[in-house]
Amino acid sequence: MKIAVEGCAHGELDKIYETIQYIEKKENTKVDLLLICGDFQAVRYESDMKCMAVPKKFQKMNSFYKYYNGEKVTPVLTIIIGGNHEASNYMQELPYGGWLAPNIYYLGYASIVQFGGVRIGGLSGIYKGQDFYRGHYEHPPYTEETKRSVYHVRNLEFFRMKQIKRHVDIMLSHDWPRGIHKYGDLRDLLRKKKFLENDIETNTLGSPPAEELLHLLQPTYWFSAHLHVKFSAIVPHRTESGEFKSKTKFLSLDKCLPRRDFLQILDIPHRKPLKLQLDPEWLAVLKSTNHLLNLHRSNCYMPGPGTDERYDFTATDEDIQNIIDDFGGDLTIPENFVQSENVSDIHINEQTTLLCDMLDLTDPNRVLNNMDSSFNSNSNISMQNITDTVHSECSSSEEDNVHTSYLKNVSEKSPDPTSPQDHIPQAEVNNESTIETTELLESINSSGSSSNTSKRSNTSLVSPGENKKFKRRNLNIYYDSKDSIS
Ligand SMILES: [Mn+2]
Repeated sequence: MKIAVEGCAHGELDKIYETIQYIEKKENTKVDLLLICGDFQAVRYESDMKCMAVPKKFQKMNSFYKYYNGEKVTPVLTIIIGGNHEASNYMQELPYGGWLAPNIYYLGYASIVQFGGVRIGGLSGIYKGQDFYRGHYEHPPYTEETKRSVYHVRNLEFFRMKQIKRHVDIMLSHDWPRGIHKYGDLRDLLRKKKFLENDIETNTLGSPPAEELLHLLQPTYWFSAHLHVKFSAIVPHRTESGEFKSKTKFLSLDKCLPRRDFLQILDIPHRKPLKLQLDPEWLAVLKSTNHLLNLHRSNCYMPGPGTDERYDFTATDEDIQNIIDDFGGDLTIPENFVQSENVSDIHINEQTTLLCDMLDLTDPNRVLNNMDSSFNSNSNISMQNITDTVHSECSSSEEDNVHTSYLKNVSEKSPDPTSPQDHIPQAEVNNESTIETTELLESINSSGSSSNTSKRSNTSLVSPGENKKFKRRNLNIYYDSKDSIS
């Protein structure tokens, strides 16, 4: 399948989709999935701009709202993470991920999903040491302080991601994994961004948790954004005896501006029909670590060796099978996006409610929404009691109903499982090994001549209604033929 990768979006969805359609026409190809590495700016209403930490001159509606209210149709399935310029009030409705608009899926604070069986994980926000150990205490309406701290990465999501033991194909983070500059053309980077010199010298450029995850998870690809510059790198992974084992191909892209490297197309073999699904290993970890959720400003440390508390939440095959069984054998994400009214307070999103009911998770929004003086405990344990109470009050009393409704949703919306598109040619499935690349730029070359192109299964992800004529004159300013978009 063809995956388009975008750096920071900054609300420019129209331009990004037009560019993808331009490339599709020029290369006579079809993009199956778009990944956006943060600064998405899901602004639905003018009031959302107040929740976004951006200077006044950048507070614009841009184009997301058109896809939100149905004025426009997303031409390609889009998966995003959050960055440091977000309508955080809206993102917070979906802490465990969900649809921001039809066909636009947000990964939440952190999560893993599968598309065509390819495992795609993400860590939203940016790293700031002073907030790393805090709980997710922020909520709308924000103060000037919480408007900024709300998007800082927390140790809970880092801890959860560290429990993942099965291979992840693609990881997304908004800021770069710390130290990644050592694995690419540093001289070229400094020529473009001289001001990074000091941070590079002191090894303070990038996110330490993302760095640790890169070396631990060893995904095939890692995509980032944030620094508004194109930079690629290859990180080798070795066995304990020092033998070469595998590598991670890193790519960071620019923001969406004329003549900038903001988009790349990759060809990645898929293993299953092109459907978006939840990842059972991630769900198992999410479920088993729900008690570690902290919604206080105070620091909270994750369990580790030396105490009686459980600290290894590795999912066993049985745990994973139990999750699959709980979902009736089908983890396809239902198309359950619902537009909501313009609210300034905490809003309970039904997508989060459904997922929480399925997995027995706490919806932080329900807790924060009902918070009064009796909930002012600093201890994790009493917080858990509160959340349990809130949870059982709000969730359906009959678990079976919840399960049925999820499955009903899935079976109504997902494509017919026996349709021809499900039968991926075996050659394509086995193509994974052919993605052997020594140069990242080689591997991200979307010349359109790949053998996969003709065999790509054609799912209904593209809306048939979207036949907008692309404007070549406008598009040309976003597309430089010298660049390696093609
Ligand atoms: Mn950013």
